Amino acid sequence: MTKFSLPFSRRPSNVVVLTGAGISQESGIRTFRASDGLWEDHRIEDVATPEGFARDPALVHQFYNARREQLLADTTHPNSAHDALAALESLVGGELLVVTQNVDDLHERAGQKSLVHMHGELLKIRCEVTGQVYPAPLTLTERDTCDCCGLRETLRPDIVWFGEMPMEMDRIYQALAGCELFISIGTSGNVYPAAGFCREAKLNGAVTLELNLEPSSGSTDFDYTYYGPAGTLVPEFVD
Ligand code: BV8
Repeated sequence: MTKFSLPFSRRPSNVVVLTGAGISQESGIRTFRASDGLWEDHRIEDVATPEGFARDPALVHQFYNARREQLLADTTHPNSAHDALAALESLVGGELLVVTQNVDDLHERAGQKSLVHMHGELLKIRCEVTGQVYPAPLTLTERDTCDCCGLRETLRPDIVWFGEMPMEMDRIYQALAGCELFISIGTSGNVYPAAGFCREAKLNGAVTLELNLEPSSGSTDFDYTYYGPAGTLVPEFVD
């Protein structure tokens, strides 16, 4: 961490790290808002809202089935940024909590233990009747029947769509209230409430650091900013 000349004379004790699609980009997972991004092929309203799912479930299942297939491909692995973040967990003095907006499982595969998927998980599905969560099949369709209620068209991706409440918000705000260092990695800072976490941490006295390929929408909120590929920057930060 010394390379980034942060104002700590010792290892910070409590750290919160927010990650976005950029940390998985070097693993071959598409981001959302780049020129070749996921939103280039689909309107957000059609594939990432409850209204879009109600209107055309087959399209939404197709969108998530394609992403699930890519995530489970033999060629998709955690990259050095995921690995460095997992290693950082045992280096900080107190708790390191990774709050990811990503729905892939690359943090888990890299060994991250203290982790919150605030926008849900691609490898899980949920019954809309009972809320029961199951491991996702490779492909889910509206014809699949749910084990818990035996009905069709009740299963959906266990994903937080626009207009839906992100997961574990109490735990996240509690961690932001007590952290000494807040790091944002690989997010464009366009989606709330995640885009407000830097200010929240700063209000509570944390030092804030942005590691990204380019300035995010909230880059001026940060005390320190470094730009470059996460696969290079994050291992340098952890060393
Ligand atoms: C909520 C689903 C409240 C998962 C996603 C009107 C009505 C309702 C809500 C709103 C509204 N107006 C505004 C809102 C709030 C809304 C919002 O923020 N809208 C935006 C568009 C303005 N937010 C919500 O709706 C949230 N819920 O507010 O609930 C509430 C309160 C009470 C009761 C009920 C509700 C829910 C937000 C979650 C939406 N779901 N996706 C999926 O399909 O994956 S969001 C989607 O964007 C993904 O989750 C993604 O993670 C997230 C953020 O994108 P990024 O990760 O930042 O990705 P992006 O491509 O944008 O950027 C990548 C960055 O990486 C870039 O900066 C790039 O430079 C960098 N990069 C690229 N390569 C690299 C790199 N960096 C380093 N190294 C590299 N190699």
